[in-house]
Amino acid sequence: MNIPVMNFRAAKFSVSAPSLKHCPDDIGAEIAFVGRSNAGKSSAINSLTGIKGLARTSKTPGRTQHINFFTIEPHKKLVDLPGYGFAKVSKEIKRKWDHHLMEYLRFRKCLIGLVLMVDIRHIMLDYDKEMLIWAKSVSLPVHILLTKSDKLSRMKCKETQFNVDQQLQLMDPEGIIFSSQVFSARKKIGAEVLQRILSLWFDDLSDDI
Ligand SMILES: Nc1nc2c(ncn2[C@@H]2O[C@H](COP(=O)(O)OP(=O)(O)OP(=O)(O)O)[C@@H](O)[C@H]2O)c(=O)[nH]1
Ligand SMILES: [Mg+2]
Repeated sequence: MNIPVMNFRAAKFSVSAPSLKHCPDDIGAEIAFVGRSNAGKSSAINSLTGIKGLARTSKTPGRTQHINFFTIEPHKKLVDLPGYGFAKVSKEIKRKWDHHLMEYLRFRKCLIGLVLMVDIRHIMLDYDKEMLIWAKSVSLPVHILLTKSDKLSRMKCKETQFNVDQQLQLMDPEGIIFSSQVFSARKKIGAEVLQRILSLWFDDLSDDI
């Protein structure tokens, strides 16, 4: 379908919320970036918008600890979420993060879709599968970015995407909830495809704004 690609360069940092109750008004449409710690969520937002440093990135897992909002257009936002599965924090902190994350995912009414970052070298680990199963159960579309594709040969990337798509097809035989693409923030691979998909989601799924 041919719809205009939104101007993601216009993205502006809006709010950093420690929990759901600190989030901005639950109106409009939001697309959230989820995935394991260090999978490349914040880097993907920077790559998508073409704005270096918009979302804070780090070599150390666990960098993003709040729910960070970026406005693209009035009532159209991207959300950078804390990662899950980060082993190096205490159980109590982990429980708190997971609680805030799940609370946001379950109760945020304006959430129209997820971009799930999966390191292409470690595909479909338990937490990612759980996220997909949950998203399917509530009919929330998920677009998977196989991140850090610069770490593998082009052939290996293709093979991995094929395997991922096969797994997705088993979980979503109609192919309406899940999709995937190869991505690299470092080598600028896949940002345009992602822009088109998110523009389509914002256009399609937020008619009532
Ligand atoms: N080689 C390579 N490294 C990447 C890529 N994307 C991100 N990284 C690196 O991976 C590390 C983590 O990136 P982030 O974007 O901070 O990851 P995150 O998922 O937001 O991490 P948390 O906020 O801790 O959950 C950083 O050192 C990035 O430079 C990529 O496409 N290729
Ligand atoms: Mg981050």
